[in-house]
Amino acid sequence: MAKTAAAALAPAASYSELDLSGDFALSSPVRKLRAKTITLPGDVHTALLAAGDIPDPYFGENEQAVMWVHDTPWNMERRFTAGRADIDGYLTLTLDNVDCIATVFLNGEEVARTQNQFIRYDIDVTSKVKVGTNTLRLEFAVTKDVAKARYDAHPFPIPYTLNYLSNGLPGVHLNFVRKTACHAGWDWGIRLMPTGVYGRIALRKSRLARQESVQVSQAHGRSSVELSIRTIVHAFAEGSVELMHEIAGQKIADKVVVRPGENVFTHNLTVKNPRLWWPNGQGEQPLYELWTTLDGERTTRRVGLRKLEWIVEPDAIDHNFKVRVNGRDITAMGANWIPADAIPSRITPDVVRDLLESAQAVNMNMLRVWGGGQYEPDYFYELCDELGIMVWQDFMFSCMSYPADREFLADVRVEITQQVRRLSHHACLALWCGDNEVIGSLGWYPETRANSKRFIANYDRLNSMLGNIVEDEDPDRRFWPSSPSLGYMDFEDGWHKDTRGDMHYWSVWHEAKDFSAYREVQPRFASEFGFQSFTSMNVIETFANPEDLNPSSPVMESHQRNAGGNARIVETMLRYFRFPSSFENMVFLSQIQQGLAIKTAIEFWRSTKPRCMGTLYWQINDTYPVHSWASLDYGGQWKLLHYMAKRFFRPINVVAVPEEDGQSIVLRGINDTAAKAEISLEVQAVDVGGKARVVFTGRSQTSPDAAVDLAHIALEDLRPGEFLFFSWRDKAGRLIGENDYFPKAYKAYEMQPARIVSRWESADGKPVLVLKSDKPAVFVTATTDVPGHFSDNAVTLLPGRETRLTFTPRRGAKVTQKALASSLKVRHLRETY
Ligand code: BMA
Repeated sequence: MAKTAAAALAPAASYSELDLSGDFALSSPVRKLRAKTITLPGDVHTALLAAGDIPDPYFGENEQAVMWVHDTPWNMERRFTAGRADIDGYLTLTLDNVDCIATVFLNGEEVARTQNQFIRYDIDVTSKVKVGTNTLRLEFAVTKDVAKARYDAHPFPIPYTLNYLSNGLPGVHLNFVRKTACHAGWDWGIRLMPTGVYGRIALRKSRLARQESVQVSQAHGRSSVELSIRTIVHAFAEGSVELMHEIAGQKIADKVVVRPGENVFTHNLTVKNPRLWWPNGQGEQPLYELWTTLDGERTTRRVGLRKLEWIVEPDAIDHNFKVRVNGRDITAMGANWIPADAIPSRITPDVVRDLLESAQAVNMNMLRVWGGGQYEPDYFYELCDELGIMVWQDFMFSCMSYPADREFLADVRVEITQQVRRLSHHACLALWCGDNEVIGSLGWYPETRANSKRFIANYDRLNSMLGNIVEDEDPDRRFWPSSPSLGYMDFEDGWHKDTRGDMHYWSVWHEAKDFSAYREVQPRFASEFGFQSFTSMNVIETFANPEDLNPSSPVMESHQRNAGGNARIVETMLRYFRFPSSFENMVFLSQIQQGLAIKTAIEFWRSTKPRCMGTLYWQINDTYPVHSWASLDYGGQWKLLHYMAKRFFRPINVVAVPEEDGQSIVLRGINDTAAKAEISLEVQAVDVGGKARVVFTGRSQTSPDAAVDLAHIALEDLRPGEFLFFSWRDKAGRLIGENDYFPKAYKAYEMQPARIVSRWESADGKPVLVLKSDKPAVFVTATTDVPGHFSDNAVTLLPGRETRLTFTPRRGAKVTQKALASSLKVRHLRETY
């Protein structure tokens, strides 16, 4: 019925679209190459790699061998045929995500210049397209050279981020060009500086006007929600158009008068008894389809109905900082997100879905899209809506100052306005944040330190504009000036102030403090903190030869971008563990160590609830195979930290925290659910030789959304070889969770060699690995060559009981019992030395 009505309102021929993506001729004015074609959306490196012009940039030290690619100007050209019906109206050439500085020619005539990767260029090409064959050509300049020229012309020098110097790379002035900052390398990133077009390439024909954006804001009442739909329409001339919205079985059809340029229309409707959208772990994620039709141009969006507030208000400590969804304060749990690949063509919906599903699978409910990367494509936010993952969205500024002249600000204004309008309807979008660490970076460079007044004023011109745009374009959402920040108009470098705002706590990694230093701060919201590990052995084998398998080989150092990173990993091992006996064991141990560091932080900070209402570790993913802070290897395989995250992010958790007096350990129950958690807790003191004794049992109640003390264990009651192992069950006696705590460093314990036997079973059609050990064994980890993950890993096995790990193959991966079993490896801590 709706369809017929739509057809009656707007004749189908009024809008049409010619998809111009596909193969373009690739050439360079300065080089002869084998590659003759590039597929767009896509990037030059991918085209060159396919044609054999460059070696795999991710292998060995090939990064150096492909540097010339970004020092080269590129041209891309295609022909397309247009029929009368494609062009008998107003024409828009839409180019989205053009990376970066290009001149656009249509049939030999210059129609536009692009200079901002984050802007969608809608170029008016009315009457420039002919019936028959047409030519579209993009000529790309060398970004680095344009950036340098702008830097030179700027009235005072603005330094680039030190992250660009990672691994001996020369500097590059990317703060003068709106392009993904980490394209030029980062302290986890390769420098490829790709060139290409990564978004939509289309010729659109409109009768009179085209859709620019559709935003939805929500006002929630007791049992209904009022939706306000704001549509921005670009009109080519004066006249009237048919605008229609359909959602939740309701339809609004309006004939509106438009004037040339931008026109804004608002329509309201009420949805009664809405099915509410909740973050992962707190409820369902129902999504309502919104169809918008403008003179035959039809777009669709999915809208989750929820009330989302970001609360910052004075409290007994100073100021709280938290997200509230449908009236409930939700502890944010998750990580920081960087672009899914350094080679943009490899960022696909399948790759991103796999990474996001891995976030959801480990109880995450929030990701921070970090400001040195990119605004992600629509499907990223659609997946987050679907999976219940809230998004803390930085604007793309990171770790350095930026210009604030009129031209730069005007360009950024378009960028931010477009991005806010594009993304604001998403239920997942929780916060707009001005930048990553730009306030902090004012103290990092001689130039900014020497003239701090100038740089603060310069900063505020840009930053306050960002806040104003959010206020105008998305007034329901909070704008947070920076991450980290102490709040509105606070330009202090308050990184370690733990009474207000969000905190980046890096002292454990960057200053080599003890893991216990995580307990010296009590952040309100920890938005960054991380610890590195080596990437997994099978990933190392994709970029290294056997002779490279050494932490200080040139190849292993080139795949470590943080100065001294491999040394930090290895040196930390001496502090907590017995030194590993081989490179392979070192790689495995580095992941145990990384997990332990982050577990220490998150368990403690969650236990301070409601003081701390968010922990987002640095970082969930990698852009290429590299040793880094990520919990997922490049390619999506779970490192041990990712498995451990599933446990330390459990909604109902019990954690052990040493008390300040140094004499005892407190076990705290954390309840992130809306219901009372009634659990029975059993604590055992287990000797590394295998003897166990129960030292505490008790029933307890933890009220909704709270954390409480459950038990105190005096250290003097523990014998030298004993550690704590505790498990908790619900009212029906079902096991909810297990955890353990070693009061001393692992190296101090005489762990016993254990004999672990395994067998495969199957449950609900899924393979289950059953493990049993004759001695306590810790960080027991099963791996196989079949892509996928186990339900748990890095587990503690106690003698006399079985532990079951269910295997979930990666979407589309072939799994046979034989392949699983033949490649199975089971490892644990005692085997590393
Ligand atoms: C934080 C981030 C990144 C960086 C990370 C690790 O400060 O914002 O700039 O990659 O630390 O050093």
